Amino acid sequence: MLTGMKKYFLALGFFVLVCFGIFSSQEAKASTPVEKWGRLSVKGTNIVSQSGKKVQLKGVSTHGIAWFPQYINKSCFQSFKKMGANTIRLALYSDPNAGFSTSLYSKVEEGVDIATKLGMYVIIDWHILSDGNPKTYQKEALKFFTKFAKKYAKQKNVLYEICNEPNGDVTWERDIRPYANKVINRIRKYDKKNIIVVGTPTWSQDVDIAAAKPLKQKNIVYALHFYAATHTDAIRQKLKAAHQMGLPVLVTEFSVCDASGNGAIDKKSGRAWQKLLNKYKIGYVAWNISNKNETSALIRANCQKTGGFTKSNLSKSGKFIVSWWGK
Ligand code: IDC
Repeated sequence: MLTGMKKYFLALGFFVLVCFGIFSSQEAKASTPVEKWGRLSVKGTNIVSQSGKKVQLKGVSTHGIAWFPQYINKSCFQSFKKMGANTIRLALYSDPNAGFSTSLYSKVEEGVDIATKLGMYVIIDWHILSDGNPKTYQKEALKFFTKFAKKYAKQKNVLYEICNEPNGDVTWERDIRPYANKVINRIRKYDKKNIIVVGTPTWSQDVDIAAAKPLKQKNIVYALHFYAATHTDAIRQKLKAAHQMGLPVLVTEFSVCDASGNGAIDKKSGRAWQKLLNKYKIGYVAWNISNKNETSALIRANCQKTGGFTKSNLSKSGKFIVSWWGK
């Protein structure tokens, strides 16, 4: 005969098992990345799902949306999703000489809407580049992130990347950190939770410098960008150092060619990066969705389609990178 106590524990055990079963079958059945992982947050060196599991974001970045807006469409994003991508990055260059205009805000919104309908994560990227210091267009950045943080605070699938690649006469301490504090505080006025990605010095390579004095806010990750033919062991060492110091890192942009976005593919360095990122469970987003005649373009130069891509439409770098996603 079971005592009352034993019955109670048996019933409790059964209940826990059933809950666990329902929960894990929901994860297994989930048809989209966002259904599966929910709202992301940062825990230690990792991005984690709503239930605390480590999540590796994998996806593709648009080219500058001023130049290649035609690829912001459902059929395009869906074809990358079918190949295994869970994330889209929308790159809006912040320098007017590189196409910035507030008239492109609607393109950003279109991109976020499509990614949301597909259950993908989406990174809104304030793409500083020729304007090397994020302070150059700080006022505009604050307006930009005010608008989108208000709009997307309730969505689970949005990440904000506040300065693509600081470069030139820019330091972490004097320029990037104060800029980041201002923009993060502004975003957090409206959006308390979604992850914010902060660029690091030297075209987002010096994650070790950021690791020495990270920001104090929650749910922040730091950008590391690499172009495998140019950025090899020395930059991988920086990642190792930053990781050991406990810095959460996300590769929001990379390719396997050289830093110009062109030139030969370095598969050996590419594989070394892939191995290291997988070891740390760090996500990686590939530059760029276009058919521009440059190595980093993921679509073949002779492919005129703007969606419905299959692997045969991908460029050499596209095929190599998509094979990392394991589908
Ligand atoms: C490159 C594009 C190229 C464009 C150039 C200038 O591939 O077509 O002409 O920008 O706008 C980065 C930047 C990214 C660069 C890329 C390759 O974030 O905007 O794109 N790159 O140079 N950092 C390192 C490399």
